[in-house]
Amino acid sequence: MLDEANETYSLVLASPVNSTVLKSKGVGTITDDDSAPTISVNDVSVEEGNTGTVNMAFTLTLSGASGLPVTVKYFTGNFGTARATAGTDYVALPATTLTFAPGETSKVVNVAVNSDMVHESDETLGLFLSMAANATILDTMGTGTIFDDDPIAAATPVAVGSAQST
Ligand SMILES: [Ca+2]
Ligand SMILES: [Ca+2]
Ligand SMILES: [Ca+2]
Ligand SMILES: [Ca+2]
Repeated sequence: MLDEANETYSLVLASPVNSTVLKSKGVGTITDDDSAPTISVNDVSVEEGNTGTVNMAFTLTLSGASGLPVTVKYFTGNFGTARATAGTDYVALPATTLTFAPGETSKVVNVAVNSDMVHESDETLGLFLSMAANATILDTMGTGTIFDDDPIAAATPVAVGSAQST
C-alpha cells in the first residue's frame, strides 16, 4: 500500500545440474503501483489577545502514509474580505519547504498572531500550499481567522452645541 520508488532485484542462477545456464543473472523491476497521497490543510481560528503573540497552528495532513519523503512549500498571505495585514496583525512566513518523513501523515505549521488593543474586524489570512513532491495538493489553502476581542473605542463625547435660534 505504501507509495514507493520502483525497486529492482537481482536473480542469480547458480550451479545447474544437468543443464546449461544461458544467462546467469537477470534483473527484475517491481513497478510501484500505489498512488501518491494527497495533502490538505485545515482552517484555524484564534482569539487575538491584547499583548504579546498568539499561536495559530495549522495542521497539514497526508491522506495516507507514504514510503517516500513528501515535500510541500507553504507561505502566508493576506486573504479574504477583511484581510489581516502581514507585519501588523501577524508575522508573515516566506515560502518554506516542509518534509513529511516516510510514514509521517501530519505536520504543524505555526503562525504568530500579534495581539493588539485596537478594535478591528475579525480578519483572515491564508496558509497556501504549492509545489508538492510525491503527493498531490488536494486543498491549496487553509484560512486563518483572527477574532478581534477589542471593544469599539469609547466615542469622544461630542459637545452638544446650543442650537442657535434666529
Ligand atoms: Ca485585542
Ligand atoms: Ca488588522
Ligand atoms: Ca489585529
Ligand atoms: Ca484588535
